[in-house]
Amino acid sequence: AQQYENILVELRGRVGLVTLNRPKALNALNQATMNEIVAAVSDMDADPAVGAVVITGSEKAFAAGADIKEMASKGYMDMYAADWFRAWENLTRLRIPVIAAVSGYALGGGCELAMMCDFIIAGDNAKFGQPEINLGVIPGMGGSQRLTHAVGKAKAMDMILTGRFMDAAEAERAGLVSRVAPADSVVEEALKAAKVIASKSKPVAMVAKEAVNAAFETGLSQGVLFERRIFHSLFATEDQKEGMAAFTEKRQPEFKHR
Ligand code: CO8
Repeated sequence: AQQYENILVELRGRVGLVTLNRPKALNALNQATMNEIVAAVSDMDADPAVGAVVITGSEKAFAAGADIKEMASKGYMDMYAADWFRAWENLTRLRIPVIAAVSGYALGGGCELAMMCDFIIAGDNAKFGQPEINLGVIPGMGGSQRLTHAVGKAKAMDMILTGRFMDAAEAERAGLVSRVAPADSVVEEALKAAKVIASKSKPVAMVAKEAVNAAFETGLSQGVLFERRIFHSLFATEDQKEGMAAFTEKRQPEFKHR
């Protein structure tokens, strides 16, 4: 297995667990950490033995943002030439389902990383925020877009203009997170959800994710057509035959493409 400096990577059955591990910087996301996360999840995406991924941090901080110290002295040309944060988008191009298990601070780039995942399970101590305005900048890893998609204009404007934090209860009410669990069991809760996903047909889970994501990129009638064509295509798979046969025969399906 590959060695990483800023993250811990484990396989729990068919679930990949990526744990941010820069405790002294509250898991601030420097370039090296980003490259490692993208590399680790890309490997899992390509590995038929992995059916879903959980990304988590510590109980105190999922991630307190992009690494401010790494960026503070940079100029426009440095940021432009490096196309700073562009590589994060690679995470959103992966097909394997990815869950963020968020305890503590998910601020700035940390909130944006969580929102790049397919869904977020929050600990009851979670604090989400886009406080970049306090640093004289704005979100740079998709926050102004993904937060607005997730919680609507009113709350997104409020958060991004004032820099205030949202707690877990508000985040769940607003639709930013799918569930809230006690902080000390949020990783277990996410691993359980990932295990359920990993028990399905992996290619079918991948196209399901692709279909949901199409809702953000297309109009309704194009999205519905895209979904229907994918639905039709699944009748060419062994896993559709197996899934429907298992239902008829009143047994659990044994999906082949896991
Ligand atoms: N980057 C680098 N280091 C950080 C970061 C960060 N985002 N967040 C925390 N750290 C470091 C602290 O500097 C500190 O290090 P040290 O011990 O060497 O002083 C260590 O982590 C522990 O942090 P604190 O002592 O501050 O811990 P507290 O429990 O007192 O406070 C907070 C926790 C409230 C989370 C606090 O650390 C904080 O406000 N962090 C910054 C949050 C933030 O603004 N995040 C947004 C980052 S910006 C971003 O993601 C988008 C791009 C913005 C570009 C900015 C260009 C200048």
